Amino acid sequence: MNPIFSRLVPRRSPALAVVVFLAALTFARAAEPPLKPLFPGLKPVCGCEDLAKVSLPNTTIDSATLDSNGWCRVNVTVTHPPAGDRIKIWIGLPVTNWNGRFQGNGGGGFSGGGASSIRGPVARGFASAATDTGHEGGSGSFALDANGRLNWQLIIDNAYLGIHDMTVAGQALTKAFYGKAPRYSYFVGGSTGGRQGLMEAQRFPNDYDGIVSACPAIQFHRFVPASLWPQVVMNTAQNFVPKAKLDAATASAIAACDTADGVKDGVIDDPWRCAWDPKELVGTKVGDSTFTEADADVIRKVWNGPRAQDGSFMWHGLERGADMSAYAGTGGTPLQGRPFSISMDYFKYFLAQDAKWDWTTMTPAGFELLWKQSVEQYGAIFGTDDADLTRFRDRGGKVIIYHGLADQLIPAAGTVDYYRAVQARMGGAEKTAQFARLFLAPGVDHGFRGAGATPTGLTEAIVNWVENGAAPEKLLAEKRGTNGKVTQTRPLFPFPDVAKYKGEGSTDDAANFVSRAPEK
Ligand SMILES: [Ca+2]
Repeated sequence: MNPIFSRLVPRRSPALAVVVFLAALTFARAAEPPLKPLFPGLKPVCGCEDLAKVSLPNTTIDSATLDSNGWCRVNVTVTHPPAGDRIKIWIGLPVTNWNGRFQGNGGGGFSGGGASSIRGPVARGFASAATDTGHEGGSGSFALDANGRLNWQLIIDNAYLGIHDMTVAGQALTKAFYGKAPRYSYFVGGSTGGRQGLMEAQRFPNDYDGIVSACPAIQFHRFVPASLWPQVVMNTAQNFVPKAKLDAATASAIAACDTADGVKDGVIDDPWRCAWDPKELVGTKVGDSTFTEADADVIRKVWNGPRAQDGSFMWHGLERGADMSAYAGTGGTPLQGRPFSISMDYFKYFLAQDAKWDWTTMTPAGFELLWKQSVEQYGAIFGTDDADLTRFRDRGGKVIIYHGLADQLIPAAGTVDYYRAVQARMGGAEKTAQFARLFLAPGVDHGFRGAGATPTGLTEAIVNWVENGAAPEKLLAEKRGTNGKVTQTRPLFPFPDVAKYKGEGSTDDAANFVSRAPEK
């Protein structure tokens, strides 16, 4: 397993480890044909070891050596005096066949990123970099210093500064090695990496020409605390709902809403139009237990998302069709809540500032208070919801955002909110589509797995848009069987348009679907 993602393994949820790992795998699997070299025949102007002598502000070159692949590997540490922070950066430079481009890579959860993520891009000819954003591993404990106080430097390093530092160092060393700056720079990431990409567009618009942002962890200060809501609901009701009942409700919702899009394929294309209510399961047997009205109430609240004491909206819940067992995890005998580890870390270290904080003492009112603290204290730092992308657009930046509609960790509704805010701020849908497009993928989860088809060709799409001015009119999504063979293709169209079955031909062939505006 990829070492960085293995550090993200939540303490008590093996299923989630698989999900996070699959996310890494999907990005690695996005192996696409090599890109046309922009400076054919160009050779490095110095030896790899010579890069150890490059001088950059507040930056130490820890090592510069050729690795077993013949790639020049440079390890760098950046700090921000007078703080004593240490941002580790891993840079890979192909000695031959550099394609003339730079690729920055994102992380996952609280992990800023990992050295292994540069392998794929370097193999495809990119100069590439990744960073730990100032702390090791996937725990949120870095937010507190040894005295239990908030470590603001490490928090902002993780929230936005580390990726910028990585980009500055990576591009500078690329230029030192080849004697030419990268002609184009791209950022690719999912989840936290998706958030990091959008943060670059918002705060450091000169860093990248093209950004691919998958299932972005934007609205971090809202959706992360919101992900503990199902546990608060179950704890308050003292009704911990077993996974079998959650899965029964998901299966029933899918069965009820599947065909609304015209194709019976186990996928709800538009979960926001699915209003199936779990009361319909009350009284039925699930395993050796009976589904109760109290169970229906919990599931309804998981789908609705957190509401304040006065009933007002706080945040989106999970979409119908998304696996509920990460947010509403349970275990033990008798059944107890098993909260999502990233959410728990955030409450402990960022909000309660107490590593021993006991979530089971929290009432819905207490949840609302901590939620409001989160919005107040971290919105400007972690929110990544600034809709003003003027500077990024004006220098020619392009961004592709995509999100699975059965995402069980980050509800896609938050990404839709952000994209709509960008449309409103940037002059409407048409003007926004000239530089920023959103693609929603029905039936796939946070790792882009599930009953639906997985978007492909993202690197090709962003490069084509940035370098050839060809905006992506659609993405091709693929589903593969266990033998790796493609069993289904579907088109994905830019939001808000959806893929509609023509009514004839195989529903497994993208050619039989057309772009349609969504039904009102
Ligand atoms: Ca369907």
